[in-house]
Amino acid sequence: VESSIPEHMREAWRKYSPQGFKTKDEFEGEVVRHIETTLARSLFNCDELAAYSGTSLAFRDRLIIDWNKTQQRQTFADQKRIYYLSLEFLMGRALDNAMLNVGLKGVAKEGLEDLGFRVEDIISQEHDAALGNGGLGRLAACFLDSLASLNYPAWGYGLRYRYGIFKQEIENGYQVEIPDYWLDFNPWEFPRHDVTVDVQFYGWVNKYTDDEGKQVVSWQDGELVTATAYDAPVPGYGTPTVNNLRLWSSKASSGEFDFSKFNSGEYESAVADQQRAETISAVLYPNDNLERGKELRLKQQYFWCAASLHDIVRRFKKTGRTWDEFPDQVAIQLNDTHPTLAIVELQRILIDKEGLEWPKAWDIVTKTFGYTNHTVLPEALEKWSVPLIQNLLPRHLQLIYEINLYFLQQVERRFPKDRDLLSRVSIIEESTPKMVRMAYLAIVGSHKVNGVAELHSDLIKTTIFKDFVTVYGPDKFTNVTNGITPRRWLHQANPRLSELIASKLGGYDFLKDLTLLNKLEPFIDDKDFKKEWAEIKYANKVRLAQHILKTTGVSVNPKALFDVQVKRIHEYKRQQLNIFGVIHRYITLKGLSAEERKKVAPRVSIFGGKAAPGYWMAKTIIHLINKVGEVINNDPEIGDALKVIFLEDYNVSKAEIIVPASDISEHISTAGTEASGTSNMKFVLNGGLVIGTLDGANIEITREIGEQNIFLFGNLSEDVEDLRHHHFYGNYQVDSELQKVFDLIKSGKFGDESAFGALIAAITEHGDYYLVSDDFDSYRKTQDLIDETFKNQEEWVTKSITSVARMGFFTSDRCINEYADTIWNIEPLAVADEKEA
Ligand code: TH1
Repeated sequence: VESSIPEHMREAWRKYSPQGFKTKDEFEGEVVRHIETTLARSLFNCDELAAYSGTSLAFRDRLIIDWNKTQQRQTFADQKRIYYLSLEFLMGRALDNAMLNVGLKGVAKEGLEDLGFRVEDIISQEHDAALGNGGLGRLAACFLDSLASLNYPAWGYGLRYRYGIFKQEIENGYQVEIPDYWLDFNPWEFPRHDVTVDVQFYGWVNKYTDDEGKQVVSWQDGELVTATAYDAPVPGYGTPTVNNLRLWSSKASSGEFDFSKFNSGEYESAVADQQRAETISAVLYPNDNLERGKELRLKQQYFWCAASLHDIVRRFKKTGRTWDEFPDQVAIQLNDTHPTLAIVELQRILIDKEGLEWPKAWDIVTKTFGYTNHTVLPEALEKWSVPLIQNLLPRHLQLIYEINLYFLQQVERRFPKDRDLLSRVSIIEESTPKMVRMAYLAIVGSHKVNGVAELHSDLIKTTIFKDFVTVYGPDKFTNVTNGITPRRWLHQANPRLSELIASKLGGYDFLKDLTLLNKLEPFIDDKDFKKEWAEIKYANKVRLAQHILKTTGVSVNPKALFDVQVKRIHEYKRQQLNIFGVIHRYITLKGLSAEERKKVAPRVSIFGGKAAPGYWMAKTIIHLINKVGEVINNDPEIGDALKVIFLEDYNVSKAEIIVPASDISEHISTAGTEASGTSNMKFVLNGGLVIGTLDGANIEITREIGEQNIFLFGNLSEDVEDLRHHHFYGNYQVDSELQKVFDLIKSGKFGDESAFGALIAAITEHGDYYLVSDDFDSYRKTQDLIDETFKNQEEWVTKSITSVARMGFFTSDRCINEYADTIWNIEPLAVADEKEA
């Protein structure tokens, strides 16, 4: 490996190369040093935030030493790397994760005690890195954890948003959005002011023949924006591998462009240009499963794709290999269609800059890319208008048309005279204005397309991508069922459960091979074990009850059944079905005598999740939940029998408190709408049971844990279309039990009924697209069954333990190994000194 320091002068480097702390004393020394020098504080003004900062810097030093070695090792090994392109990385907090992965949380706990702090208080000082909306962003974060833990040479590429997902507050029952400015002090990032890329926008395409008679294409006179790299270390668990997450930040280019303005005295407008450039990486778009076609979003996408591709190509070129080796060195995975422009950008580099012939370049491109689809919802499928792309990226539009031409010619050769097929698979939709169908471009430019759960992967083959199965055959389409990292979602979020499991399994190996959990099954009749299992769940519920009291002022009974639905608020996820069910339960309870009421299993219905700021229906659902809560929680007749809680600002670190504390969680999307879902996996792995529809990964969870351990209800995906056709528009009669719920809402019991009219009208007047009326009866009856089952705690705990024992399949390690084997064709890089966890 090339080095900037000549061999005979490296002695001093080797002598002083830092090792990082290992013992408690060394840890304390590092923390104090950072607090007093890096932060310029002292023991006289060291608050918890300063202690958090000092602790983080000490751990960061350790990680960065391993990070450097990992990067050197990977460069030296020179094997294929995987680049994961995602507009979202929902990382949550880093410190706790770093402590556990390095294996020194115990040392930190004792060291912090010596210094006058409690480790939990220090950990909770950290602001979540919330650079994502929900499942898609959190999946990317779990993947990074698995890639590092399995020693794959891997990089994540994303945007360094100044504002992550907004912070949610509830005022008078309404969602209010507060900007999430999270970068004030972030010890986990390394600015790389020497790693920059100039990215071009606008301009025009100049085609000419040069002196040697060669065709030259030049995209010129555009506006330049500079991308600066910010790196965050991604530590693996129980391994010295520390991979890199590289996030790009935008600022005006320091190139010729703005200088002219400064010189001609247009100072203010030069500053305005600067700010306009910085806008590109300013804010995460807060829509989950919705695409709105805004120009700034397209700018974000290209800015990030161009910078990342440039970086990847630069690294490849250093190896001195020839271009046909590119796909043997580089795999790029597209997290949904958001990075599809990377396909066009690589083709542009190969054609316009490197002078390759089209077929050769395109062969390299398609061998390099893989595309993951995460949704079939039509409103989430990206389409960009041709005039918009023409203006912003004129050269790319030409290339897209050329890609389409070659593709359609290929289709025509195989299916002559099928003009309908040609227009159906065309990357360009012939509408006004014309639109570029990004998913089609992603399919054509990739060698594999995968869905994220079995049902979903089948659905894309028979619905939205049907014609592409005709064109390419079925083998281009595959399934990789999602997974979650057991490090964060079991070991970190639920340390007592992890410890109990380790005590039975003889160590923590299960955190690296989750299938070992099946060794719990023999303990299913072990009385003491079951008792401890139940106690841990109870303790987690007590902790959540304290959090609820502190944040909402409502006191809930930890002995009650905790029924949780936390996820983005969306009509297809059907929080409205849940709250209608709660209202029905309230009506039933009100009809009982005080004696009878004492016999029902008390329940706490817990909701959490953000609505996209422009999604009015979702906001109405939040409003209804809060108003229903106000009424029920203050009804003296009801007492502990029913409480309804809306938890503000659901995010990753709150999930770490909520998930281990649930008895039942709700995954009740209309069948065929939730591609996978991943929180379903987190809840079951923590010993919670599930009420769910036959949708997404629920189906595979059922197959693994057994039908007797999950509460399934509702219509099947294959019947959804038919059922929709049977709904009447205008004055559709729902069954009498659901009608009672509507009547109570309309009576004004929960406040101004006109506020909630739209939720009812969606069902009775507008075709009930999400089949709430069709599934309500089955939902209610299943909830009654849950009440009955919960009364038998013995049986309940058996289901809980059995389920956890059978969850091994859903680790993101399995998922990443499948991607590596079937899509990326990459191998882990062996590490000599694997650490014991
Ligand atoms: C989610 C899916 O809704 C969910 O079912 C799945 O488990 C998760 O991805 C991970 O695969 C999606 N999130 C988004 C976000 C955007 C656009 C599409 C999807 S699909 C912005």
